[in-house]
Amino acid sequence: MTFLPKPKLHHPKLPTNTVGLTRRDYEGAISTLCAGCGHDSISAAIIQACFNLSLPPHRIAKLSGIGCSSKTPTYFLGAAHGFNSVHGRMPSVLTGAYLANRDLVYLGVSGDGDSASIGFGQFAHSIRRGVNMTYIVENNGVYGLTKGQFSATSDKGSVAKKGAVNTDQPIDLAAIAVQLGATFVARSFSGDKEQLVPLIEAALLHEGAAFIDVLSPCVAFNNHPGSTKSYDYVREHNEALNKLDIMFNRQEITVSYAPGEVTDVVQHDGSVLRLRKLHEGHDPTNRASAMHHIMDRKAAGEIVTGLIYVDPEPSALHEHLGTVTGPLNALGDAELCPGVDALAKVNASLR
Ligand SMILES: Cc1ncc(C[n+]2csc(CCOP(=O)(O)OP(=O)(O)O)c2C)c(N)n1
Ligand code: SF4
Ligand SMILES: [Mg+2]
Repeated sequence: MTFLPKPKLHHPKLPTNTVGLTRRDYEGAISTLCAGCGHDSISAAIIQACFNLSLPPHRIAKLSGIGCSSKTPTYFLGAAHGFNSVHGRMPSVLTGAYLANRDLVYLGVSGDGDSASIGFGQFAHSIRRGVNMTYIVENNGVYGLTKGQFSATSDKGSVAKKGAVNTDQPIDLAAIAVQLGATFVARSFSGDKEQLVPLIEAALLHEGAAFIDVLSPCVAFNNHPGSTKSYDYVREHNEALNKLDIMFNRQEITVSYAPGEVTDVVQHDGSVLRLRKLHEGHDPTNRASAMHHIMDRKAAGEIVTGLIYVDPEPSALHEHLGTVTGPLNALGDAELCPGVDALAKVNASLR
């Protein structure tokens, strides 16, 4: 893989966050993606969100599969832990890492090919198990890296660059994530940083399986008039459900709300998601109505974006399994080898 490090010099007066880092400290290598690729905008949004949250980069683990989208972790959070896995296998590698060390912030980055075809089962099981992660699919409706074949999220009737028409039904990953029990589901557009950055921040703060489907045009193979994942198409059909602001530990950081109905969702860590509703009647805490809303707006030709569903009381896999609270590599001899009496108890419980 091509690797171009960025020059380290930066303006001495760049603003710093509460851990004393600048936005530059959250960057990675120089991107080798096509100029204008939506994936680069998502990388910029991830950098901004992690800077805004003052997350120490070494507390983050970024994992991906294979594809242009899965290459992007090289281009952000250069100081974080990283694992570029096999095509479609990011979720199981992430699950294993999370089970071994629950103290890191897990960020999974994938593509629509990576998650909706070869990795569909992996995607489904990581979500339904409640792995505490932020799972982002950079959805361009094609296999960008292998030169533009239709993916499973391509809409029926959409036309490829060379004129082939897709005859298969698309998979809506956000709708499936709602159905599978994800406790945070959102959709956004790579070209809408104002919407995307707070969604990523909220997902990173969420203590459960958080999924974000980000429409991300592939300028090389899927940005022409017959595509439903092009910049023009998504801009014309985007229906934002709500606008999101986040207050950390009840300290308001943004206070500019236009008039409209406002809903506050308090998360486990005390942060408050403040939603200004744009769509009357959408309750993001009601799973059934969230599902209905996606389907209803889809039938009307709209792509629903914003926070689709959130469970304010999420739970994650470690709580479900009742595992030890710390990372496995921090366990001492006494915990790892509790003695013959403990072994006898386990054996007795299995007889
Ligand atoms: C096991 C395996 N099968 C197939 C491939 C070939 N392959 C590489 S990337 C890719 C699809 C990538 O599409 P997507 O996940 O949508 O990422 P994008 O490039 O569009 O961002 C495929 C089929 C592979 N690398 N490994
Ligand atoms: S081929 Fe498409 S997805 Fe890949 S880098 Fe180029 S524009 Fe992005
Ligand atoms: Mg793709």
